[in-house]
Amino acid sequence: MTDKKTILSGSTVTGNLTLGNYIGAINNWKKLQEEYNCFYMVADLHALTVFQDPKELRERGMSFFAQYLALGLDPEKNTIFMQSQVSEHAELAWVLNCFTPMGHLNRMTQFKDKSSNTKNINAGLYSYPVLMAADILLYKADVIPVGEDQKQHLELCRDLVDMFHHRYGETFVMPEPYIGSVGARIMSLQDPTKKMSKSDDNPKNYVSIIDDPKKIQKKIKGAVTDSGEVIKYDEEKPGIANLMTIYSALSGMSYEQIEKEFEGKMYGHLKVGLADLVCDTLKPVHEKYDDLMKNQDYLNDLLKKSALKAKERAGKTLAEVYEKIGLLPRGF
Ligand code: ATP
Ligand code: LTN
Repeated sequence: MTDKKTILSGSTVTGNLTLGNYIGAINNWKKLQEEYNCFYMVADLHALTVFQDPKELRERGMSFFAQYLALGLDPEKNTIFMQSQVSEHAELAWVLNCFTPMGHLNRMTQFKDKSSNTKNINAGLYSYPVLMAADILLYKADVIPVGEDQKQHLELCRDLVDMFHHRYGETFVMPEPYIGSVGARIMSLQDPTKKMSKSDDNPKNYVSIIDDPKKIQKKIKGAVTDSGEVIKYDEEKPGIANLMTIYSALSGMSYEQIEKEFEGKMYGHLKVGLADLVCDTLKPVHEKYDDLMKNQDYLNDLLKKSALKAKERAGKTLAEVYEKIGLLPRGF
């Protein structure tokens, strides 16, 4: 047992991981993996809240796992696993569902957004944040790195901890959100007033991590920009502000430094510079990803080992919960 604090986070297996996921989430996960004991999962159970083709879901889950590794998450230092292979997630989620007031779920803006865009409004979509709470609480995670859009779900998780403790006494650890400073919200390339989202129907709205360089160049050069010419960070100009945020996150340069770099130049120059930067950043990632995907046995072995590691920790918490709420001992 280490005395490092624990981190848990994950991304849902819908669509393909995007630059938004990388900058807003995975890049932070990577930075945190030296300092914390990290559990990073591929959230395939969460993906079931929307219709999924079975074959595609399985392939995507594996592809996400390989992308996590290719983007620099280290399976030796941390536990990188598939959510559905650790059955404790579904078990604790049921218990927590029975503690969650519907009023709390009714407030969730993501449910409101997602349910207004689909005919498939199922109970899983509604109680999605409860499964998220189970993910977090099973590992007694202290810190949860997420993008801004997930803050409300974390608040719900914190409320559940209070409610549970009030009734049964101290059991879980109160999780704190960790929102990275740059790129907490990368916006769509065609509509910079909305979030870049990997399940967007229009692929022009996002750059996905495994897009080939040609596609990346085309998408970034075709990004919607605002009226004007001067390259200056201004929230009133969301198109340019978004491109500058991506540039800043990938280069480590401040907005002022970027403004200097592109002084006297046009929007088109920024787009060309950004497209090259994104391609250069992703080149080694693509190479590693291709190698990993050729070696499915290696990926499957790694998944098995990780699931066992995750189960060890999750199982202990769940046994404690069963004890407290009055169920018979879990498993034999
Ligand atoms: P979907 O569109 O399918 O809901 P998503 O692109 O929002 O997916 P998630 O799986 O919900 O991706 O999120 C994984 C992580 O990436 C979360 O921490 C989330 O906050 C972060 N994230 C997602 N999109 C962005 C974005 N555009 N900018 C910054 N962070 C993001
Ligand atoms: N719902 C999250 C993904 C996710 C997650 C979690 C993030 C599932 N379980 C637990 C942090 C902690 C999302 O980003 N869409």
